Amino acid sequence: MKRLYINGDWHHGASSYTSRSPSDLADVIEEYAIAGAQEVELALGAAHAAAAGWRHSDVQQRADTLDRIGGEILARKTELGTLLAREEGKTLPEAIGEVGRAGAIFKFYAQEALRIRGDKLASVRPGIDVDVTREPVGVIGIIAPWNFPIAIPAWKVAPALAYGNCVVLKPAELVPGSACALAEIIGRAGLPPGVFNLLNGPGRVVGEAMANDHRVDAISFTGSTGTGARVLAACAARRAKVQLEMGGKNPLVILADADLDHAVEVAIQGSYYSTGQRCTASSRLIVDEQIHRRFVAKMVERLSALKVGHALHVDSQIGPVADSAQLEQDMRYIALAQSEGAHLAFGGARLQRATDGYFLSPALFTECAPTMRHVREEIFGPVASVIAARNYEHALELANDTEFGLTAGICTTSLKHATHFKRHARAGMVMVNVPTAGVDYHVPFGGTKGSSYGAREQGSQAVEFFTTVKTSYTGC
Ligand code: UN1
Repeated sequence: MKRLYINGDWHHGASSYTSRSPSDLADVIEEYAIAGAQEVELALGAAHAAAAGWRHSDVQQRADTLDRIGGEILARKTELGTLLAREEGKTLPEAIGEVGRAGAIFKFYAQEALRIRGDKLASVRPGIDVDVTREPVGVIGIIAPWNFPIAIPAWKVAPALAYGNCVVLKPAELVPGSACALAEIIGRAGLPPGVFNLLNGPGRVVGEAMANDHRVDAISFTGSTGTGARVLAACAARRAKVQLEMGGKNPLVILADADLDHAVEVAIQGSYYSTGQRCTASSRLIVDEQIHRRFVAKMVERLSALKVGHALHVDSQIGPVADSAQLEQDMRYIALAQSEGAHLAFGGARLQRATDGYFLSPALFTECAPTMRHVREEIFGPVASVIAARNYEHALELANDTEFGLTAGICTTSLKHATHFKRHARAGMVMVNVPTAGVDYHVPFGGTKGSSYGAREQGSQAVEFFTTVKTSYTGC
């Protein structure tokens, strides 16, 4: 049984959870301890107590520790990637890539710890100096989703520690394995007890307690729009700092002048890789009507060749859906799309494989209207909807016709349209001739409108969320 990491020690929980692979329900991964109220209390108390000392820790110690954590993650990339692929279902190369990203993030923030800057200004009053410095926020509660079991915890935990905060990490219930492995690595890296704590457990016990407890100074959340709204309300009520990454319904515009084969590749990767379970996935393919017929034909040809299968099989390009609840949601939306009058051009059916898993053939819908519910709501599965556009202006209007604003992509060879799109797409991230999903680890990540709330994650910009600013005046 894998336990909970609290105050530098491994603890039993109130109950346990047995994790199984979505590629093969007969593959039992491990039994994990689940926190109850008592463990939550212990962890919040420990983090709160450790914060007073850790906020003054020297940056060399933080840099060395984060570098060690990153180094071990990278050295064990294949082993950790295999665990990740087993528990979440993304393919082994995708999982190893994600672990590599997590390792690189720790190494990036090891260096960022050495670059915490301030300003020194002359006062407007004579004989006085003004310093503007950055200080740790205190205790950060981290609530992570299941679709990036190690990279998302990494991109929240690493900056939190780099900037001198203590952490209580609540991974998604579905994927405790990668988070436990990360906690073991962090546990060996030499942090003082209480600086990092791991609480596996349900949102209504662990997440809710963190959002409501005065000892948690800030919450960094990635997950569904509905849960995000509840976290925001709880944090607002007690004026805690909060950062939310939620849904997406990301458009990929394909203009008539695009390199069509390249555009099809960008659409396939963005819509279906990682089984479409990314908030950055391209779920709305907005295609110029001049090339619509050719685009759909090429997509169907490419989709028929895609191999859906066990996450650990070498020839699998798309793994299973992560669990039965997500599969039910995907199937519900596939049925809804058909009842709304969309045409199912490919896929959308459960697949049988040698092992009992949640395999679904990637679905492509055409004849979609922008008002249809399956075109407006996030599905979070391997489902994409093609919407025809009359011209570039119409395509841009359709792209922005959404309550979300995470990523927006365009495939075009026109500099004029690419430049215009970068300026006018209402999204936090814009991709020209590259998939809407799959981002760098050293630059800001986040969206506009209903997708995100609060300061940006990742890159040097993460300093905004994980520090507060102090202004000091010194008279002579
Ligand atoms: C990516 O596209 O590489 O939950 C990252 C998500 C996002 C991360 C996507 N927060 O899908």
